[in-house]
Amino acid sequence: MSTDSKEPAQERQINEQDFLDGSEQAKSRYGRFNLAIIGDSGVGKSSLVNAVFSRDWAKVGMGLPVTRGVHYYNDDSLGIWDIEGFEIGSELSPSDLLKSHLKTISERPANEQISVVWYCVESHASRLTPAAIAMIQALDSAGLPVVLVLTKVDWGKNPITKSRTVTHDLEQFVEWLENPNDNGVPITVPYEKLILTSTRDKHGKGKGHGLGDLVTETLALSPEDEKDAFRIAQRLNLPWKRELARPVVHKAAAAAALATATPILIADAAVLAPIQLAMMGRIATIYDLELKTMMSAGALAQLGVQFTGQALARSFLKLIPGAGSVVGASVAFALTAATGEAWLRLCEQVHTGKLDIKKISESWSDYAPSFLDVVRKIMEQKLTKS
Ligand SMILES: Nc1nc2c(ncn2[C@@H]2O[C@H](COP(=O)(O)OP(=O)(O)OP(=O)(O)O)[C@@H](O)[C@H]2O)c(=O)[nH]1
Ligand SMILES: [Mg+2]
Repeated sequence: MSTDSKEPAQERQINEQDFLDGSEQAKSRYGRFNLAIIGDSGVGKSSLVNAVFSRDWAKVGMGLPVTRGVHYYNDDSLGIWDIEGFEIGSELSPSDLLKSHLKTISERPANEQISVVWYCVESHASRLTPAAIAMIQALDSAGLPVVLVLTKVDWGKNPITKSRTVTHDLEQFVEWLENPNDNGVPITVPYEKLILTSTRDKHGKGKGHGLGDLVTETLALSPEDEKDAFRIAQRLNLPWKRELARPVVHKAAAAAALATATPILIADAAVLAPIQLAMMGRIATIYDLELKTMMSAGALAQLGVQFTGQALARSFLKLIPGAGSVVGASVAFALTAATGEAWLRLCEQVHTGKLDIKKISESWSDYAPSFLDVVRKIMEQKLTKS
């Protein structure tokens, strides 16, 4: 049998299941980040969640009312406890009501437990109400780190320095929050961080401010083993995702090198496909792309064929001087690393809404690694080795 007649049979070995398995493994490894967001009705809780996590919960139709005033929204990487700070007609004080909510939540499964709390107060208030202080104390007693978020800040601009400014009233409120007191007598408000935010300008338009600080501080306060889940769940900070994806690429490239420690024929380069597909699945999870629901199975498999080793090996290796008709460890490493980088770029484009996943099959070739990318990876390896 000639090599040519063998190739179509090889291509059928590409199995999108490897991709899906990689994606599922990454999901269970990174887990879910759970945030509780507490504040009076209308303070801007939902707007904050939309701005930081850009989830279309309404469309998904989720938001299970766990108990009155408490909703739980979740997908794989994110859980949001949306808790109303005040209930009209309740017999319990707001802090007792909150304590009972926290107890209800503590009895839920491990993957729903709160990591960080955003306690939201409108920035136009002049001080915290006693009820709000009691609630923050209750959260602290429950061992939960609280970010005190002032919402709907009307930013101004200093005409000379161009730095952002806030109103005099808000400056005074912040001063009070930094040294809370009751007519000069200090009181304890055990929040960890104070962040000033807006999700739009005062005309209800434009971009928000302070959200970058909000995600940075939330990450800092997250328990160590939940930080990666937060990096995945949030959608504001792209470099965090890249930092998570790079080691995945490197690990897959190393595995591909191991698989070709004894060089293989180009026609057999499909053995690299499972490694590369699993890598692609993991990266898709880091970018929170649910490709299974975004693409048909056929399109996914097609993408695998186009992106992974076999097609690349066939088209490139003939061009690499001295590579011959076999794939050795350094070429397998380079092919996989270049594939990973290309896929990462593509995922970024989809994640940021610049590329429509449905058009991927038309535009994949704009992203697939080029011959030069592969050669560059080979050169990089040689440089690091020497
Ligand atoms: N000016 C301004 N308006 C905002 C901002 N954030 C939210 N809003 C507006 O405030 C209103 C309430 O916002 P939501 O995000 O729905 O508030 P919420 O706390 O989720 O409200 P409930 O779910 O009813 O408790 C909406 O009309 C928003 O458009 C902001 O940063 N600036
Ligand atoms: Mg809301």
